[in-house]
Amino acid sequence: LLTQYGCGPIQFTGTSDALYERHLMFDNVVDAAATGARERYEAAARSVRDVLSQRWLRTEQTYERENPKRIYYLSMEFLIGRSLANTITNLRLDPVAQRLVKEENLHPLALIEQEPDAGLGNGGLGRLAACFIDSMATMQLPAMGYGLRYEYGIFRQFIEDGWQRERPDNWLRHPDPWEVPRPHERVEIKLGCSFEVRGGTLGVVPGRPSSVFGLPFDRPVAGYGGRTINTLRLWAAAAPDVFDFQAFSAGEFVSALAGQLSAESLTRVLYPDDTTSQGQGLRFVQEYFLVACSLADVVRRFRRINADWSALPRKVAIQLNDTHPSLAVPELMRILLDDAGLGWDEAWDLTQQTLAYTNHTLLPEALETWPLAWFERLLPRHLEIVLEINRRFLDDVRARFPGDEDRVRRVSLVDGDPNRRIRMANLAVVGSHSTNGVAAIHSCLLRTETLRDLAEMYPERFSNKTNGVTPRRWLLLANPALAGRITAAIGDGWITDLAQLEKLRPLAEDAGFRDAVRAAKREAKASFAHWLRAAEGISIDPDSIFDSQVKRIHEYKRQMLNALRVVVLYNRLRQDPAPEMAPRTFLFAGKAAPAYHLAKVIIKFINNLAATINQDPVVRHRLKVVFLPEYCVSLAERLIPASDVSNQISTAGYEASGTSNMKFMMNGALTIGTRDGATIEMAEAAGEDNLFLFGLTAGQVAGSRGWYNPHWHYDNEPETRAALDLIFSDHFSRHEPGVFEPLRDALLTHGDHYMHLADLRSYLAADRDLVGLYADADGWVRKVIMNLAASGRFSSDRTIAEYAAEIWQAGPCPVP
Ligand code: DL6
Repeated sequence: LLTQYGCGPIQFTGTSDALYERHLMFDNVVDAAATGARERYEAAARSVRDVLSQRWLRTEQTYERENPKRIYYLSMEFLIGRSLANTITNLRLDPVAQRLVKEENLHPLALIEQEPDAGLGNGGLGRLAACFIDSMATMQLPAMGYGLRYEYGIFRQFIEDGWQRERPDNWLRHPDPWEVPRPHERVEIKLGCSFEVRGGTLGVVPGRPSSVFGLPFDRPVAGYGGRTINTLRLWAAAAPDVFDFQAFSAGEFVSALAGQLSAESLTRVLYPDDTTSQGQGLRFVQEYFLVACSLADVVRRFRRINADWSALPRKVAIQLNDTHPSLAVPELMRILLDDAGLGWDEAWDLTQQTLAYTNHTLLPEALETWPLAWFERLLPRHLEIVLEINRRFLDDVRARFPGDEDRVRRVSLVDGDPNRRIRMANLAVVGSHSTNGVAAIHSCLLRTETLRDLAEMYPERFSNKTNGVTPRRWLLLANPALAGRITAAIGDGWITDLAQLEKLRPLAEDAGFRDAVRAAKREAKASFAHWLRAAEGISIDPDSIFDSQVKRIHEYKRQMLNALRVVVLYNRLRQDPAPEMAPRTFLFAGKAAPAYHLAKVIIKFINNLAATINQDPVVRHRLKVVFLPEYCVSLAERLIPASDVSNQISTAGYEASGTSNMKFMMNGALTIGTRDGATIEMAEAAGEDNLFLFGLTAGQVAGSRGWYNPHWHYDNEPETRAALDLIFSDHFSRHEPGVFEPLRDALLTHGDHYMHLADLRSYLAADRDLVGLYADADGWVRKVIMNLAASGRFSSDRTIAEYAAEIWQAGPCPVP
């Protein structure tokens, strides 16, 4: 990668302390001594932005001049987290920052904590988008991210009586120093509907055409080494500058402003559910808004330097992050047909060659379909185009498979009658040249199960691009203790070429390096324990095994299986309090979609489990359970480096890839997990012996659907039965009898769809092996090093290199 992409540091000149002092005083018009932490953070962030501004401008000028093929990543979510420390790291400004901190007597942590997480995403899909834009900038690819500037990101979670409660995430309350509004580049979007705020919520009013402005807000994306500064452009909705003077002069001042208020509500909030696509009209309009603004912008930029429309796929690659932006298919067709005046065949060819689609889930409830009636009322021209695409496509299907009307029905872009819906995944596959899954098993299931008919039509379009994460944020920045030791051992080439971690493999036999890795983990654990005490008032023992599961709360991710494991371990200790064992701390974190009741019951259960176990004198100091509220990127950055064990325990065949599994692996945690998602490839890379794999395979899960019966496990496995009996005897809910009945329903009465009980016994066996190994300090750290050495494959740089070569056919455009 290093040679191909030619990354290396550049020198920034300028006096950062002078910049800082100017910002501190002039931005706030206040004496520097009277400023607080927030002002100091803003001044620091603005100074860093100043340092990269010229380079940012020059990046765009280079792209305009060189006219390379440009990559546009369209995503409804970018889970960015904080930007200050990351940008300093990527610009390699650490020495300057350290000097400034000393000279200005700043408290770096206090400063960093002033920045709210930009939580513009739900989980894996949004965080992947953020890793990808980091990699693209580092690899000097001419790329740009497009998303929405939600005023409220993912809700903030707090816990009350063990239950999840939500608070709005008002992350833009203070001015954001990273964003640059570009009002002169706004675009006007015409809609077949308008909006109304009714009873505090925004409703769509069909059949009343209106227009909305998309205002771009740009954020810099600094590649490592600071050579390329790409842009993440987030759109905010704004009402046109027309004012209803009639209503105003009739004294209806407030209602004259209401239209404006409602248009602006379009980008007010991120939908907080990543696994269901319920009928949400506003979400549909949000998706169209992202697509329409972004494509207008892409086309405007393309037309500035390319006279010929036929050059579009040679100059533009648009990646659709899931189906959320798949209205890009009819929107690009509309532009090419109606604005450019091309004929259908040419427009269709250009559209397909320009667009590519990534699928992120096999869960049927997450596959988007939108009512055809909404298209009819809100986007009638797009419906016309979709129906014509479908007519031509079904003609092809009939020609290829004569008489197979069942197949025609299955692949049609339109589902059902009379309540017809548009299948967005089918639209994305048919309207693009590439469909990829995000891990080998996922891509295989996509091809052979979920989208089988389409894969049979277009086998050449389907491929796999296993996910990755950026080692800059997730190792270099998050884990300075380990990063420093790695650099001391093999140099710093790994930062932009993670495959170099392979050089660590022989060092598993080097006692000095093993000690160094152990010491790094101890430091990370101590610092996490210290933070947890200060931030949450919770004490944990840094000499215990930190055993973590952090991710959205969902039945298929099986936090409940983990909790059952803890109940079994608890029962064992209650029966025999004597055994010698390493103390263990079980750390859980994650948010439940606000309307997902069972996921909220699971959070409640974990909290009650913690309350009971942590107070029980029999197990105190040996088992501890902690549910950390408000899981977010910043919390992950603290917790993952400190973890010894990573739980990746989804029902096999359900987790498309997972990306926290990769972050844990490159931070020296060992994985206990099922053969699912990218965990399978992690085991291939590190060797199965270096992970603790257990449970049914995806094939076995599918094969046992017809006869699986959780009651068998309850009847025949004493530890399983004792754990469930304890839960349903209200041992963990003395003051709330019956509160966990929904768990009985899910795990027993309704058949345990996610097969918790089928995997519990083998999970416990793997757990026994894991604890056994922990007692052998050298044996443990050897495996840690083997995992670290094999984690290079899970850099998002590798993933992006594959997208660039195999989907986008795009290369770097270095900025001189
Ligand atoms: O590809 C990123 C990430 C995967 O790692 C997870 O396995 C998968 O669950 C997640 N998918 C979503 C679902 N969104 N939709 N649609 O977030 O994507």
